Amino acid sequence: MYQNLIYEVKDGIAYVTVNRPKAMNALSNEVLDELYAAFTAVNNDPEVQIAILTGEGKAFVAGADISEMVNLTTLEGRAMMIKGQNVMNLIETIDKPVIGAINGFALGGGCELAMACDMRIASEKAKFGQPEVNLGIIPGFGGTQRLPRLVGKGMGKYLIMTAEMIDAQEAYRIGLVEKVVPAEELIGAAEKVAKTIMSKAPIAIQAAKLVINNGIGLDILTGVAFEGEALVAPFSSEDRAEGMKAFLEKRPAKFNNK
Ligand code: CO8
Repeated sequence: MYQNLIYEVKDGIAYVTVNRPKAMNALSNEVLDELYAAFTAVNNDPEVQIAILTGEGKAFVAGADISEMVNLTTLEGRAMMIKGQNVMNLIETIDKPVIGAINGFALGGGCELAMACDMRIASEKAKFGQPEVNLGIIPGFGGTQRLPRLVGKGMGKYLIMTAEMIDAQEAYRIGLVEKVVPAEELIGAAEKVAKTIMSKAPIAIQAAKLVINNGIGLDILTGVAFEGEALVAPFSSEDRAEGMKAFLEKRPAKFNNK
């Protein structure tokens, strides 16, 4: 079904692998369409609880497809920008967690794709950067907004204005990724985190994602009030009863994972 992705579901985890290694997994319009379809499937499939997004070969994703962008008119470029933003926004806002397993180059639109994930685990071979200013443009798939929110305004400006490429350890140091692991352990490490999250009450995980995403731009008191209202549904759930009972009975909780 997909020309540029591998999409597999196993034991509740959807594995989405960008598979266009000859072009460093660059995001053409077709790749963007397929990513949109894949994450819509992640959202709609009741068998899927969480997704792991990675890339095949040397790159996670080396950006938007420059050979495709070079000939676009301004309006066509705008359409591609909207398409890319829709993909990133979809990944960020679907109910289910998405873990970025960053295997190699995550540049431009690739760094933006990584930042749209709920969290990032990097191979020690991964490299990050926003090289758009080298091409006479600025990030257009959310980078000017998501990067400063993750690493701070000064570091965000530094990376976007210098186009400097940083390695995984530096990305970890500045808070762009949450873990760095040896290359051969990358998918196993992502699966371990996925399984930990899957062992929790799904209603609590959904509420946490929603509140963190939507609360971060609010003033503190409005954000805290929003958190309180979002707690009401988990607090009324069977999973709350089970989680608290299990704690008191000194046994692992068995949540309703569907
Ligand atoms: N687009 C198209 N093709 C690419 C891209 C890309 N982003 N990146 C690599 N490729 C291709 C190369 O052209 C090359 O093709 P070929 O074999 O046909 O010559 C092949 O992939 C292998 O690449 P290299 O030979 O360059 O491999 P290296 O190992 O020497 O270097 C790098 C790897 C460092 C990843 C290098 O390829 C590179 O710098 N790539 C470009 C990175 C970049 O500038 N990315 C940002 C793109 S702009 C962007 O993402 C903006 C998003 C918002 C746009 C919104 C408006 C539409």
